[in-house]
Amino acid sequence: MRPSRRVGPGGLVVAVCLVVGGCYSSSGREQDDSTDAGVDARPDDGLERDAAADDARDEVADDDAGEPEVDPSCPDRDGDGFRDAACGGTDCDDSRGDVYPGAPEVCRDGVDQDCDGLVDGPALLSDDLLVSDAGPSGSGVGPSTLLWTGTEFVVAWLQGASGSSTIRLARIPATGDRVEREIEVTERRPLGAVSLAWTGGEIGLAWAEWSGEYPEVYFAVVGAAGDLLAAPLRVTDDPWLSAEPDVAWTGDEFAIAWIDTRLTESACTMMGCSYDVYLARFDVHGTKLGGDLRVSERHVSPGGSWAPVWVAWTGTELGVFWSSFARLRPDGSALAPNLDLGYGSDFDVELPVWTGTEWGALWHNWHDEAATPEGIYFVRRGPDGAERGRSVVETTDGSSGFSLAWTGDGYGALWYAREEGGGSIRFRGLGVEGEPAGPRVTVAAGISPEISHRALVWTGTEFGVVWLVHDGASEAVYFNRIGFCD
Ligand SMILES: [Ca+2]
Ligand SMILES: [Ca+2]
Ligand SMILES: [Ca+2]
Ligand SMILES: [Ca+2]
Repeated sequence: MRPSRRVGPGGLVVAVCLVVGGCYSSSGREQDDSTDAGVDARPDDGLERDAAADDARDEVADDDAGEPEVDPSCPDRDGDGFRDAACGGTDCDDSRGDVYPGAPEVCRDGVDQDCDGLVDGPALLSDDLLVSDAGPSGSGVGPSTLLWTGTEFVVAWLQGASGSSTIRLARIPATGDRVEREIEVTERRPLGAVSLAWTGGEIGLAWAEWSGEYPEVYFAVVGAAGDLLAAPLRVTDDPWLSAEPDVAWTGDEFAIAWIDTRLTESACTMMGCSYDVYLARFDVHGTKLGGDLRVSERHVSPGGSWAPVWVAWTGTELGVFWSSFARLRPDGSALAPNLDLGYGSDFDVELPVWTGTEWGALWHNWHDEAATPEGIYFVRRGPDGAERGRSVVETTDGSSGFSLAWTGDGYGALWYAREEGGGSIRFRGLGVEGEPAGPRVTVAAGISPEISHRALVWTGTEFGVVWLVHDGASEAVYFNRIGFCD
């Protein structure tokens, strides 16, 4: 072999030759750019042995161009065809043959198989599944709600012309690739989102439905196969408005919280709304246990419209969230006075999940721009409701719906962000204190997608998500899964 000296762009280059290899330089360039003799110690053995594989000069000068290249100082120890990243290769782990650029990513194993720098980053797992093609725009497809039963997903939505829509349920297997069965639950006139709770064997459904001049709250229990186990029960029977029910399962009973104007005699028109938060209990057969219980200690007046109310079970007590927080015993009696969540507006409502030790919640700051930027916020609260910290998930100038799920070691957050020409539904993983974990995933974009507050569920290994699309001409419900497989 013939060592050479030449002056490159960086000045004098010192060349070194090794007996077993080729020539190397501090510039990392091949030393002989006119003949291969000085570069390849063993021409035509199928391997090149120059200093910088695939440098531009090499391609011109080397008559072995295109053959695999080996740099003895930068080996491919695991034989996966990629050299060690430590010396300029692209193999991020040269001790594992299953780790290399483009390798199949194994979900949630703590290893970055494909060397993209994301250790199990979030990603949509398949093509969107069309759950229901509802037909022409304005046909009244309502917000869709998602439930995980332990073995499959259940989607609930409203379908049909506004004022005469019906509640539909669809079962989707864990694989998420088809709709197993679609069921019509009621033929009456529901209003708003359907709330779902899983007992381990049955699904409890709560919804509001027009009954004369005002909506009333209804409840039904559906078997795992989707069959209605009893006729829907009218929960409320008072002369004024009852709406926006949310249902939770305690292990023994269902608890349903809703808003009610029986005390304020408010019609909740565009002129304003004043109401109270109520709760009622039901057994697994859908039989009402006791009467309606007033939860709020003062009337709630969010302004021109009502705000949602949420109920969740901690394992020992019920938590009810509106602009205040209530801790209730399993029988619905108060454990503590209502705690005002401190927003100064009854329109501000946090969507909570219980982690086993504390509450995590999402909040959309849409009006308090002087204090904080508009956007989606994550809020931590202790069992007593006291705030433990908050963080911004994303600043955005609009959100119609957001959803939160607990995984056991963090959260998934889903929200709508307004954008030029429409908007998008975005997902992000959060750590136990709400800190971002991994990049954002765009679930749907550019088609005015819509999500409900119960659109995201955790299965134990991945998330399921449902959303509604208005494309200007038609409305449809879609489903997909998000896994940590990027
Ligand atoms: Ca390798
Ligand atoms: Ca490797
Ligand atoms: Ca992995
Ligand atoms: Ca990766």
